Amino acid sequence: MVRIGINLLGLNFENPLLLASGINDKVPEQWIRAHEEGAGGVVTKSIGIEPRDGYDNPTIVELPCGLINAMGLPNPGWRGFLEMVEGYTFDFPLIVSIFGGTPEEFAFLAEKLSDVADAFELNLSCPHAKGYGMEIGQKPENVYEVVKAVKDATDRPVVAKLTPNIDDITKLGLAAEKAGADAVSAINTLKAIAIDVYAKRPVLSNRVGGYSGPGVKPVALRAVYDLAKALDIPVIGIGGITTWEDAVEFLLAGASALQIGTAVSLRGWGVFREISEGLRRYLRDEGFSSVEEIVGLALEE
Ligand code: RRO
Repeated sequence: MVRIGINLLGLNFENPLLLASGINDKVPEQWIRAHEEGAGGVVTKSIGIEPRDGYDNPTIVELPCGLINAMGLPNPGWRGFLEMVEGYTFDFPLIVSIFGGTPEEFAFLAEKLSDVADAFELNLSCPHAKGYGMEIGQKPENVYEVVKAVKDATDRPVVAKLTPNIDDITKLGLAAEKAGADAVSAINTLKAIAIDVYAKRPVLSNRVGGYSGPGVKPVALRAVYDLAKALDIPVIGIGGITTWEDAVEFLLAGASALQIGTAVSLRGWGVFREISEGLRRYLRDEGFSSVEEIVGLALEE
């Protein structure tokens, strides 16, 4: 018998595959759909203090090996978020992603949303938002201050989502761990650009955006590997996971759970079931009885 359910952050997930914060998770219907299609949990689109419309179109450009997006943090603000989830109950863990410009803003959001969040993911890593994301999260001392402020503001578990746009991501992970984070997640998107050769200007209205999908997978895998080696807290792997083999690679590299975003856009909601079934078969065929047994096996020297 193979068990693919996991316990992480004190929460039970039916399997280690979560819908990533990104471009398919703005409303409860999408979270419920993800779970119906086989996701073990959901991370929401990042929520801030004030509502934001996001950037003008085009906000996404498709490339041969992934997407570049600059959505621009569209969200209904914390009040709108509370209105949006009113009346819903979710039979899967709901991790609410939050973003702010200061530790105080992050802490404020965590306090306001604690009743509806099973855990928080802190967006310290959006690659193209003025005053937010990686503009804050590239500095270990800022990561420390934000995590600490949120830990003081809520009893909910806290996950710090880290940027790969830095020389050594473990510096950020160690700062998050020192501040009391319950886990880190990596990676957010790689800062990137695409140019329209006929318009002779960048394709996206924001010009620069974040690259995700199969093209970033090896970079993400290396980040997870480095973090898992350096940290004692769990690492949640994100970045181009599209097949069950990708999922197994991330688990072997030390990820305790996985997030999937771009694959939903490129391949459809069926990726969750495809990957969890492949993972179950792999564990059975290789003689394992749980996901936990393979986490970090590739770290051994
Ligand atoms: O909304 C976005 O444009 C966005 C965010 Br918040 C993020 O964290 N990462 C990304 O690639 N896009």
